Amino acid sequence: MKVALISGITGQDGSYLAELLLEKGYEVHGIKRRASSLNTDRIDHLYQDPHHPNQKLKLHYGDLTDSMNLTRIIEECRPDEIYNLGAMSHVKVSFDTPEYVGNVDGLGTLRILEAVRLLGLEKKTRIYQASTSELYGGIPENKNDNGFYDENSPFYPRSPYGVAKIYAFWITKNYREAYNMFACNGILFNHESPRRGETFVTRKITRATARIALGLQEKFYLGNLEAKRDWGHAKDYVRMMWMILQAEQPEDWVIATGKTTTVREFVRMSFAEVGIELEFKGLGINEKAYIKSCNNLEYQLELGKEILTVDPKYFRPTEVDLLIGDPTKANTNLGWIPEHDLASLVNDMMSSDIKLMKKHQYLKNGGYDTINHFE
Ligand code: NAP
Ligand code: G4F
Repeated sequence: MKVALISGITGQDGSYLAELLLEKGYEVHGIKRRASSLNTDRIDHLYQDPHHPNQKLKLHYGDLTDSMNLTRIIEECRPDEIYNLGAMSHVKVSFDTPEYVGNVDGLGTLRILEAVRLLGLEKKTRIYQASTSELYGGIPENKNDNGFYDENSPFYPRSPYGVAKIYAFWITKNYREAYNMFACNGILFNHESPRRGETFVTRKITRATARIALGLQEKFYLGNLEAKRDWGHAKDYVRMMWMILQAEQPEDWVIATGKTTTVREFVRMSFAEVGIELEFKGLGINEKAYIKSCNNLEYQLELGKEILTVDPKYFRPTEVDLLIGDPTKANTNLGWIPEHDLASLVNDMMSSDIKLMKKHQYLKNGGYDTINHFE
């Protein structure tokens, strides 16, 4: 039986990847941080009875800032594959905690690579590093002739997060070349899901849309509505992480959809999912969105009601204006074909958040929390 170790197993990608690997028959080990409150919501359904002899998911307390702890965990489980997904992954927050991000997102990767080497596992253990489209920084002239970022495009990170991740990218590549390790970077463009953290823009939008539609919230605030992102579904992207480690040669891969969309359009699409049409008026920090029409009898809101305002507090000191990736190498060489497009992503996130907010509404009104009430 193959053994995998996932750092960041409690995050969006870690939880989907753990599911995928368990389905494939792996024994899965995950590193979770000790927190004062429970942080395993996304994987609880995979980990119901830790004492069961057939429990194939095993959790270890750990942290990417602690070399000895990482070395001990790797020595204990001697993994065939390590997926290094652990990171402080919020770009805006990285401007507030730059040193910490350098330590976790940059040096954390080195600690894993070095532990594998020191334990003499460099021939056995394949390593996936969660690299990012933030490395490109959205510099227009660095796109290829077809207008995309690909594996050969130059990097120009625009945040402490991007700078930390560029160290992780290069140290992964360096260990591959210096020590012949099967260590790969997946340069993943934005990917989202119903499990996306609540402060990333897509989830912030789908949660707020659901709450506004249900009358639980009046309006919400966003930063740069002009920013454009290449958004895919996390389930498609974790499948590709696994494929990268099954490839014949260790290489770096771009994973993207090849389409880019503004934040404003994502807002429009989310409201359209519940039959609400919006009208945007004003420019820059004065832009607002209003209810134009409601075509769903369940979600009737006052026409002309203001539901979105720009708040500059969400602007970044340096912004990545536009990201769009070229996944041709992954499509051609590994046969990676995503199952979701942006419309099905928005549909998945909205139906999940409507269900969640209906549950909140029900509980707020004194209902009991019966597990399958809203399934
Ligand atoms: P996420 O939901 O924010 O999950 C991050 C995970 O890292 C969580 O399990 C978190 O633990 C853990 N973590 C944070 N600090 C840690 C530390 N010091 N030591 C050990 N673990 C730590 O992120 P994601 O969206 O799943 O992304 C997974 C990886 O892919 C990240 O490295 C991210 O930077 C990268 N990436 C993401 C995208 C994207 O669009 N999602 C695109 C490109 C690259 P807690 O649960 O305790 O916070
Ligand atoms: O959802 P975001 O916070 O994601 P961002 O910055 O693109 O980073 C995500 O994707 C990266 C891959 O490219 C990952 F490496 C990284 O770990 C993370 O998963 O913001 C997307 C865009 C930005 O341009 C931001 O300025 O949305 C804009 N935005 C506008 N209003 C907002 C908001 N972002 C957030 N988080 N909150 C807002 O209110």
